[in-house]
Amino acid sequence: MLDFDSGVLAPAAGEFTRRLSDMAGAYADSEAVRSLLAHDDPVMYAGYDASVPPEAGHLTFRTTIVMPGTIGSEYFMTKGHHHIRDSAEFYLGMSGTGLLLMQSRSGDFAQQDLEPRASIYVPPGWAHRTINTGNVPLIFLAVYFGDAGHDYESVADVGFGWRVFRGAAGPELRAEAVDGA
Ligand code: M6P
Ligand code: ZN
Repeated sequence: MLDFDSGVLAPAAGEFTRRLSDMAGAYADSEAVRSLLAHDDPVMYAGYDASVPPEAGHLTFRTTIVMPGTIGSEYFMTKGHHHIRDSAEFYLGMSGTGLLLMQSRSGDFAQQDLEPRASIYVPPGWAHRTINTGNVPLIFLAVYFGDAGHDYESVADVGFGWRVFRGAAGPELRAEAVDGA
């Protein structure tokens, strides 16, 4: 059972939690990261894993709950990843509002609104990252191949072409120089 309001999946094989220290380099304002980490290491996002073998032929799924907030003025987000074995993923918005950013290996960029009932397809070979642009937790379901694997290094090395900041009139996407994309 999926609880759309809390993101709880029950039964679940386990829970995962990602703190700021797990993704310090992902944010543009490294000084804001340093000063926050000096006295706190907040949970940025968490979620629940389905009990599915991480093997070819299986479809596994996971809920994710991204907290609201900013580092400097950059919204809380997920680390973002490619799949080790290039393969597609399906996202379903459950609660809250945000963006799903996607970037191909050749540097093409796409974004979709992630909101309740949004059904979004991430094609094979596109890195993906979610951003919470609202004031409440952003909650969604992701379905992907059991043997997809998470490749975080490629995203950490190259970066995402766009970052999302809180602006006076709402979320602002700003282009970012990326390496090798
Ligand atoms: C979604 C899926 C998962 C991913 C999670 C957190 O639920 O894409 O595969 O693990 O978001 O994102 P990340 O792994 O990039 O931290
Ligand atoms: Zn994925």
